[in-house]
Amino acid sequence: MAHQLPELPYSLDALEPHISRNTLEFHYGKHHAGYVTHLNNLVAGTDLEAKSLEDTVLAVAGDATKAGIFNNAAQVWNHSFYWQGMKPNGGGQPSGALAARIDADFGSFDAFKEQFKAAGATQFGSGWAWLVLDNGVLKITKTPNADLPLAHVQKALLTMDVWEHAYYLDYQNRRPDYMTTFLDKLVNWDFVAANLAAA
Ligand code: MN3
Repeated sequence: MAHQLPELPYSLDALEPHISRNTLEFHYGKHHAGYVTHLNNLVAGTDLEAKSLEDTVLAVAGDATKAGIFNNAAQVWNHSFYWQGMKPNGGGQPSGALAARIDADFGSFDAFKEQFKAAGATQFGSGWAWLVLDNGVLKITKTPNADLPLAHVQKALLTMDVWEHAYYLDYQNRRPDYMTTFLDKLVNWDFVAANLAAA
């Protein structure tokens, strides 16, 4: 069955004023949708056609001859995950087991925030900042372009898209302002906690 563009978990204007309807119309409606269309075109008629999205990513990761399939499949996964990691009236601080793990593995929530923003700020060009579970330890990573934790035997807990298309309409070149807003106003910590609990 062909890959589908998942529904956004909120309306296109739900993240305003932090992320505008205009941004989501392009980012979800054009970019994310485009990756789905390209992926379906690339796998049509091949032995990848029947595979799940994650199995497709794993089947072609590291194969330079299938980079187009990897990039589009990974970008479909990354964006579906990114949308879920935000919500209206998000941000603030995590609680419970997740908060305890963040304190244990980063020292404090403030230290986590600094490291997460530093990962996004130092990702040169397009890519993603991540909170991952790596061998039982919380870590912050960054990946270029479409690359993702699944290809590195890590479990993703949260991601922040730092491709310019994620913020340019609302923040222009001010990536640090977008990142601060993402953490303070948008993160869905319930989603992150659920990912950790399921790991
Ligand atoms: Mn994007």
